[in-house]
Amino acid sequence: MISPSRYLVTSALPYANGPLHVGHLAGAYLPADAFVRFLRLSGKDVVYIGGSDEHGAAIKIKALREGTSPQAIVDKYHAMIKEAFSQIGISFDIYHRTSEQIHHETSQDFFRTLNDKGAFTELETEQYYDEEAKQFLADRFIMGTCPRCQHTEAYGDQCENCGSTLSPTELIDPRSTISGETPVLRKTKHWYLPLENHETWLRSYITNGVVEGKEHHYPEEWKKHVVGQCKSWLDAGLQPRAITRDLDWGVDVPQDIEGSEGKKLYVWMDAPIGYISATKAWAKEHKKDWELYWRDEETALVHFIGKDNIVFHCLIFPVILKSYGGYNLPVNVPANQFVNLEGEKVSTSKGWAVWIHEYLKDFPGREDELRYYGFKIMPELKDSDFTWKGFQDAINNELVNNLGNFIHRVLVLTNKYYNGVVPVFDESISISAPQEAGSPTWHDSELLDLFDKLHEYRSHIKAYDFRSALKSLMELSTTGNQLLQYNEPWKFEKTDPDLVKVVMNLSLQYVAALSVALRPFLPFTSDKIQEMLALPVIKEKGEFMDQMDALSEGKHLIAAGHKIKKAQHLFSRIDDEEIKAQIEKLNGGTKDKDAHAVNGIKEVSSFEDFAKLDLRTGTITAAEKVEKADKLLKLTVDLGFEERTVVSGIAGSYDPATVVGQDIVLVANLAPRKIRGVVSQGMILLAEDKDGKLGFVAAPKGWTKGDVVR
Ligand code: B3M
Ligand code: ZN
Repeated sequence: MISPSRYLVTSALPYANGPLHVGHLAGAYLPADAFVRFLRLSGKDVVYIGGSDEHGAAIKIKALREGTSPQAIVDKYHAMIKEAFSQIGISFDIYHRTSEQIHHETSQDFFRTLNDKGAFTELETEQYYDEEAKQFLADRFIMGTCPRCQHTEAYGDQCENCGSTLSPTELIDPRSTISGETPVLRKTKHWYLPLENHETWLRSYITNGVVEGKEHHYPEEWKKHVVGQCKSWLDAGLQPRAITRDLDWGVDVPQDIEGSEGKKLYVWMDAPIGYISATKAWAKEHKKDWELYWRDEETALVHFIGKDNIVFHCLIFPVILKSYGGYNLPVNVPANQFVNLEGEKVSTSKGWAVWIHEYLKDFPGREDELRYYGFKIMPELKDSDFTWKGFQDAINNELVNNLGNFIHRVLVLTNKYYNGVVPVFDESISISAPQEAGSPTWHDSELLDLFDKLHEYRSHIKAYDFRSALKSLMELSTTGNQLLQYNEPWKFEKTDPDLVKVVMNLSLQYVAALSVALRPFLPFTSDKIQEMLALPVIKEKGEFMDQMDALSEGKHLIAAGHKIKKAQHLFSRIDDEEIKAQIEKLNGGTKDKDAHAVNGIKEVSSFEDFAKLDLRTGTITAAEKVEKADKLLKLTVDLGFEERTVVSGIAGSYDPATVVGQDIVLVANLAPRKIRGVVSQGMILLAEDKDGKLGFVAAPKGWTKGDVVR
């Protein structure tokens, strides 16, 4: 499919269990939005699908934590997320939700069809059951110690500390997050997708783009890290994947199928089907044929996601689609990597995130500024870093000083010299172009140059390289600024008005070109420029193509004689105070009640849980560095009645010599853990300030060793 006649573009469906942050935005939404807006500007038929993922254990957990129902959680966050997307200008054709009836029906149809076709296997296995809560435990409801890194807060499916994928039975000391009890293994039956049977065609699909002799995509257009991740799954050997769960929240396994009682679809079975149900809902509303967008070979399916969703979109969902039959497979899955924040991993539970709804409140009217920075740091090939200082610099140096300044100057001067009328000029006059001072008349060469630059911009977008595309647009603005700088209209307006007319006319062509080409990135700015130029409102119906056609024929984008409006500033500087406030907010958390829930205190723990801990006073009697571990010290702690060896992460704050003699409080009944080869018999209590500085917690002077702390 060299040139598809239509596109179905999706962005990952965010879980409706928390607000959106900048990492989400730059990962799966901004690039998709730029892509679809560009396609629309190029006159393509495109439908852009979004929606909330409202199922899965994550929603249940959030509901338990907030003492409310899953329905209340998804209602709250769906509304919040939808609003944030709309305000920041993500131009979904529909923002749907997986709790809708049509989604339940569509997912159940998939399940039934695959079941009828024999695409599943059924397996009885032993799974953890919480006897107190009387329910089987989804992976996310089991926590324990990671067998790989000894992190004590690992989930049954994944350790967020070392990133390992786990299964619940691998956890050391598993516990139910519902009751806190140790779960027991019980038999249960589930449906599985036998991925291992699909390995051959999947490998060909991923590496050659060919399935059963038919070309689906050009593998060289896929990002290397996406192909790499898929290959490593394939090389490791695919395993059967359970696609049902013992849960009370989600899409029911169709009730007439034997053994369906109490079973729900696994969230990763129903969520990608959500793209299809959303398309159906959109098509119904707009009297279109949804099948064209999923089943017609002329349609290109593109999924924008974050890297943690690659396996689901590149392997599992294609297996589901192909097993059903008659569906297109994605032509590309341009997954992004992650955005860190001020050098650290984003953590929603610790409140280490920049929330979109809060940004919008703190920086009203500056939607495009966040979008701009989001594109600038887009983690296309590797993880990137959001810093508030970087944000400020990008806005002040690039948007204010470069782009905003260029456009403002052109409009101010046009109003001043020509009363806002685009000047007619003498085509035989040469001007100094920055690239080649004293070049021939601009009419041919400069407009073609503009054409070439826009062409380059377009090829970056086609290659899903949004950072470079934005950069080429900013270079256009730089060129525009140089054009003014070299020819100094303000100096020659009186002495050489004919030359100045040429310069101003050309500058206006640049501004007009930018108003359209910037749109995929900065839609609000695009509107403002169109308005100032008094050009028609952009409807994203082929305007970019029209421009390219005009330029290739040497036609102007804004005609001589056309009257523009007054100049207004597009951007304003972000001052140090605003940045300081954001950094403080990050470190301290706000007083805002809603933010507190995400910023501060961990989930409620029962008194019984607390009482299980045995805390004792003690003194450090020896300390040494742990080999090959910058942060760790191996300590000997005297409890009076016995000595303990404890590994503690304090080497960043303390030298071994300075801690000997220090009084401490030890968690004395913590299960021993092996850390870097040393068995640690307990944990020392430390206070950590907002900069990560550590200090010892100790009983008042005079307490003896081994006393109880409670
Ligand atoms: N809700 C996971 C995530 O937000 C999931 C994506 C679904 S896409 C079909 O990372
Ligand atoms: Zn781990």
